Amino acid sequence: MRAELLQGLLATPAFTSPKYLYDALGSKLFEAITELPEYYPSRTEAAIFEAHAPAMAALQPARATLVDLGAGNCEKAARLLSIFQPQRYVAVDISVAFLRQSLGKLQAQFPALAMLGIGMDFSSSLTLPPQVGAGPRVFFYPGSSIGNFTPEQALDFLRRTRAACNGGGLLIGVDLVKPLELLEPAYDDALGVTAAFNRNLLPHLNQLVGTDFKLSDWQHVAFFNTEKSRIEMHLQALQTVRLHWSGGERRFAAGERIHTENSYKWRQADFADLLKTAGFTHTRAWTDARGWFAVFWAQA
Ligand code: AVI
Repeated sequence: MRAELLQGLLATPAFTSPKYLYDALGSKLFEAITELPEYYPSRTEAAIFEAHAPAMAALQPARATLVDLGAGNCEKAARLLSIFQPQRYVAVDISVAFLRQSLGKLQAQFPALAMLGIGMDFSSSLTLPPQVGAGPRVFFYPGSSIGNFTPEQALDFLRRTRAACNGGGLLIGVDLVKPLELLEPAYDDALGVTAAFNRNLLPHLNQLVGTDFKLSDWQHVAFFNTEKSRIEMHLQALQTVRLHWSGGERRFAAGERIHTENSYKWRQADFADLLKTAGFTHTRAWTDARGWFAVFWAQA
């Protein structure tokens, strides 16, 4: 992890993987983001699930294991469990302490349902432990987190997911392209919660790598890159910064940036094509009336 982070910090332009945004505080700040008036994806997706969950449930194999990727507070799956009636619920997340807490609460709500929590970085591998069982798996990947992968990474991830389905399928939330006036405030809100989420990376890096980042040296920057169809988040140096860690250092000029996240926005037809290229069949999509967000079912 240290080597991966240092490689990114030494690159020009510097970058870090978005997974490092999610320490314990980062996960809570992300939860707060989903409540912001500007951040439309969470509530738009929730309304799609609310309206179409029975139709989605009808497409799933019987006695499936529901595998919740990036489960976080497990709230999205909790709303679907009584409709989907899976045989087992498996929650996967990189933020283990947070997951343990959430799963404890969920088990109390559904005492009869078999549950398993797995702390892992599923972006690099989807090899699940044998306790998950051999039956069909329905991977649940809501929240448009697929947008945090490049299109090449997304295709690779979808191929690996399909291979791990055991004849089940994938239910996935995808944020769609929309006007700039809606996209940019969602990643640069008036209250500054997204800025705090992004800047919280710095104390996390200090803890992980032993760097000496100072919060007061860096500001949050977010904008839509139209050519690449993605929101980019960066941290921008407010003045010259000399960064040190044990065994190394780097100078950042004033205005220089660290690229911390991409959030790709897809056209619905392009994402349907991507699912087919990854080997899924029988795709189906539900959207909201404004066409801002789509939930896809894809059969493995
Ligand atoms: C988790 N992911 C889908 C969020 C997004 O919209 O790309 C992360 C996020 N970054 C800033 N705000 C929210």
